[in-house]
Amino acid sequence: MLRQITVIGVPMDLGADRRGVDMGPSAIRYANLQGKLQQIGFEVEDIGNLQVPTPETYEIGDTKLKYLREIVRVNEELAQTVTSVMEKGGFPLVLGGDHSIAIGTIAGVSRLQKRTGVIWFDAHGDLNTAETSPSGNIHGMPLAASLGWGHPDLTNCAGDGPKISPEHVALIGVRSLDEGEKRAIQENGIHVFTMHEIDRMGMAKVVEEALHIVTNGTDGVHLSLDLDGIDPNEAPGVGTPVAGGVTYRESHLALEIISQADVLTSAEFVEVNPILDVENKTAKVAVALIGSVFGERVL
Ligand code: Z70
Ligand code: MN
Ligand code: MN
Ligand code: MN
Repeated sequence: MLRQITVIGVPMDLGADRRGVDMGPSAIRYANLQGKLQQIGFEVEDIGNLQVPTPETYEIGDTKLKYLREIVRVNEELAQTVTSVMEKGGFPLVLGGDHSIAIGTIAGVSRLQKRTGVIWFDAHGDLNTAETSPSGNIHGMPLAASLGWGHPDLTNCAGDGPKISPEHVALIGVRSLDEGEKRAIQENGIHVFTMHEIDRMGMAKVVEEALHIVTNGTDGVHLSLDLDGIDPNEAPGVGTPVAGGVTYRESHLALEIISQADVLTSAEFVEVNPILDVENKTAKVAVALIGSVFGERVL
């Protein structure tokens, strides 16, 4: 893996109803992100936060696609930033912010890497479009948008059309899907490892299969990790907690196996909400997981 990591904060909270997720990047940094990465042996450059408009200063717009225009604008800038980090030989580590920022991260990665595999770690599918979304919140749409499904302003954000293909995507930790998302998964044969598969097969086997899917015919892999994939007992600081999630231990094992495969070219950690958290616990989990992704081992 590249030895130079560039941290990009995106204090985005226009894609979700619960305010507070804009403080995520700050909470993750406060949990000693930089110290952890340096201790593992990486050179770390933190370029700070992108500017994200405050919701109160903008109209919500179409309630089926709340803050569409502002979200697209931030994601265009994020994509440009991610592309330039990779062009300089760095590994982009993006801190959210709500999950709508995956649209920009993936667009930025896919400009340099034509076939990108994606590991989507999440309690949710994030496969909604304006038509299927129950909330109109764009953080429930980024995987769909990256696959080329949904409103053209989202699917053409930072580059026209699909950025990734359904066969190169694996979701892990899923336990809450809307009806339209279930249909999209079935119709397109998307690989989803729900909590049922994790319990049955064990996390090690799930991750090995997921790695096979995302590396088969791709040039690199992006990890998009929503902290709500972890069980809310261990990561309570998220806007949409769903019971019965991945444990601290399972999540570490998963990321250690991914790290050993040495296939990642970018990563993002999203949905940490310090307002809903308990003593920054969720940001600490995020930093511990980031340690595992970048090769931290007990022995
Ligand atoms: C629901 C929706 C979602 C994250 C919640 C929830 C989506 N499927 N994503 N929290 N990270 O509104 O689309
Ligand atoms: Mn998500
Ligand atoms: Mn989620
Ligand atoms: Mn760790």
